Amino acid sequence: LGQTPRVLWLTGFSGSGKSTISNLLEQKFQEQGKHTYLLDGDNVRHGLCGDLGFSDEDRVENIRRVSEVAKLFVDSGVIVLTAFISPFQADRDLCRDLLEEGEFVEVFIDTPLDVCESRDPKGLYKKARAGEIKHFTGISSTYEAPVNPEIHLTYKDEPAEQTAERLYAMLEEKGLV
Ligand code: GGZ
Repeated sequence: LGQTPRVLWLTGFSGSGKSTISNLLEQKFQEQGKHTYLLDGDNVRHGLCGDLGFSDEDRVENIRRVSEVAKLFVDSGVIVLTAFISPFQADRDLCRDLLEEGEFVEVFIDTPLDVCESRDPKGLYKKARAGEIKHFTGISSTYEAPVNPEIHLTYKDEPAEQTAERLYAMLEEKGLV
């Protein structure tokens, strides 16, 4: 396909911008004729992982299945973008270990919890604070920030398009696009 297949693994809180940024990034790849696939809750949590909820155990299984699927896509030559909270370092490492050296790119979308909570596009943080949603990441469930991510995207108060451009530039600088 004339491209290096890999997994760009976005991790961060709910509302951190993972989905928006990965969609914009995918558009950029597609403009260049690259073959990509975006895995996120929208296309995974209804079908493949429709039996899973948000207990620690279920999140571990969610990420395990996503990792195996990501590997299959990489085997087929595709650039995979994933946009899951993926709160546990061990599970992200598991995906890394499934792949060859250099094929796994951990991208920490480091939007602070208070920013994510103030965005609250679906009102989930409000519900979590009220105790109506249990095990909510950052409120009543753990998020383990990446220890040594390939890309650390710090928060700036800017339009998502600019954030996506910043990410693209960082990937370029590291020879990952
Ligand atoms: C976190 C939850 C929860 C709980 C529902 N905790 O902002 P969203 O809505 O669209 O993204 C969140 C999504 C997280 O699913 P993931 O598959 O990415 O999670 S994980 O990687 O931890 O398996 C949020 C919604 O699902 N959501 N309940 N309790 N997010």
